Amino acid sequence: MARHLITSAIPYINGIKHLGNLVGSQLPADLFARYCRARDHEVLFLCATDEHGTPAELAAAKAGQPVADYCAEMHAVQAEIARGFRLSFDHFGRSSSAQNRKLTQHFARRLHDQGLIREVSETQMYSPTDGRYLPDRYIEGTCPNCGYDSARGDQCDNCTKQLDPVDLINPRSSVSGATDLEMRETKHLYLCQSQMKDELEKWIDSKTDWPVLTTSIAKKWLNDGDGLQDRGITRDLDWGIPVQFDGAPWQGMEGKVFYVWFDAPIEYIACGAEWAEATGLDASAWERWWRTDKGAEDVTYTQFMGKDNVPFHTLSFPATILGSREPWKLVDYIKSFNYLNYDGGQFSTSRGRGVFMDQALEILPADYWRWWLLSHAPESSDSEFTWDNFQASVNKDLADVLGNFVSRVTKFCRSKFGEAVPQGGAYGAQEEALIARLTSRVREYQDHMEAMEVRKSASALRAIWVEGNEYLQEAAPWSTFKTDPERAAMQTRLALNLIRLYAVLSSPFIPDAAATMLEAMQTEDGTWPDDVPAALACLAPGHAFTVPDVLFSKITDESREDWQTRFSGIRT
Ligand code: B3M
Ligand code: ZN
Repeated sequence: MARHLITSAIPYINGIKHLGNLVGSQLPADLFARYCRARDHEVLFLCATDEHGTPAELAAAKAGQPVADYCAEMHAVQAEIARGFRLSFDHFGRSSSAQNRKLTQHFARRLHDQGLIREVSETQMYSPTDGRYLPDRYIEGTCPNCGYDSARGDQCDNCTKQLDPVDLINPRSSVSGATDLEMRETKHLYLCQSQMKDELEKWIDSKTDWPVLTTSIAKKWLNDGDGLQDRGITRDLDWGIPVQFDGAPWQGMEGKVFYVWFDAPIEYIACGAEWAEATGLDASAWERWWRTDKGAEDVTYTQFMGKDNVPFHTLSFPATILGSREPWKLVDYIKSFNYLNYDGGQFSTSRGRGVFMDQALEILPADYWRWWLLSHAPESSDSEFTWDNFQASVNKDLADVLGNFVSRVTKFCRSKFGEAVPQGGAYGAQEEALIARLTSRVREYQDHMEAMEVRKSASALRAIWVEGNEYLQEAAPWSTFKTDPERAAMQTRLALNLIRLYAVLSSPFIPDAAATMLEAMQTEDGTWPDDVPAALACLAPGHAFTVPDVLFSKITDESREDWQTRFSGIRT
């Protein structure tokens, strides 16, 4: 039994995420976690809310709430939506947890002890109009790298370059728009990433199996001259993890907190500690996932994220881990995603454009979204959500192919043989051929799932569903029944068993429908079909079943038009 540690990028606390965010990290991570569990691997699947930094501060101020209250509320909201989408986290933590505070301060001290932190006296932008130092995200200006005019002080959304606010051309306060920014002297801690360039490069070069998207971004920032500059890891903010803690190896850092991108990835580890505490386990329970000296040497660790998060996960966070010179588990595989666009433009949280996770669940159950998003995941390039495409996929794949199969088979059996699996005779050539095709298709599906090729996995699964329909069409038990009821019974027995097989194979994609199918087949046997003939003998003659309600309703043109209009504008 293999052991899989799986993390999804942790979503910012401010606001509800859109479907583009969902398909870029949490959803494919969930797909993989569910698949690994279905294959009987031991899985720890972690996610959390990213609660520190200026986004949280800004959003709380806008909501007129103390930032701690705001975060607590929004965490509960995000957790509820995650449950709605059936995201099967073993724990959904919070980067503001006591565990993360302790670990983040621990890493900072370790890095200092290894000579990887230096104090830098620097001038920083102060806004007299706003009466405060302006942290990176509160400053906007023109990107020195690509010329984009709304780059933020921490990163350019256009070219993904990590920035320092002082790099921006024509900086302005995003709080007030003030341009009368002045430089004032203050002291900050820097992580000496540049000292680790060779080590990081060697590590990245050893990852020959990583997606090109991941390694190309990593190499770009590693080798782009200033790609691996030392980076400030402290900020002048109230909300965050204090830099001046008991036993800190520095002085005079009161009023400063760690930079959100320093503590956010550490939350992956802290989330393990939160999970152990929440489950009543002791420290060894999470350390066996995270410490290679305490049992994690046989763990495979996979991270899922959108491409904009890749630099932090391939350079900054590994610098923290490696630089600590402690035996923490390093990531083994980084699966990254391009962007999902929305109906001719971009999804945008700040502009409220597109479908947000809460809205999606208001109009349709999770499985519809899961299927469309995963089968159109932006892997090799950006992809686009359109309502036409969504309607077509749902109606064809889910309703016509899978749903219809389940409905036809169960109803036919009920009408001719009653609500129990009929006996019938032995398989004929048609069945043997089907089994051979299914065997190779299941293998293909497994291979894609193991490689985390999300779209290819979806196509392989769809092909498995199609096999059932085509078999039913050819075998036509409703006609066979008239001349050879024994044979029709055998065909029906096989088809009913296919429903269970489909439930098991489909459960990582569409867990609710899969559960409904298993329930209708009145079995809890979710054994993976390693051996297709054995899997198709699982429900023995005489085994009772029920006809389920319609698995998937078709999306009407009227609904489609309705939703298209409803979501064409700006979320208010
Ligand atoms: N919160 C950005 C995002 O939600 C950031 C990810 C952190 S992963 C440690 O895309
Ligand atoms: Zn740029």
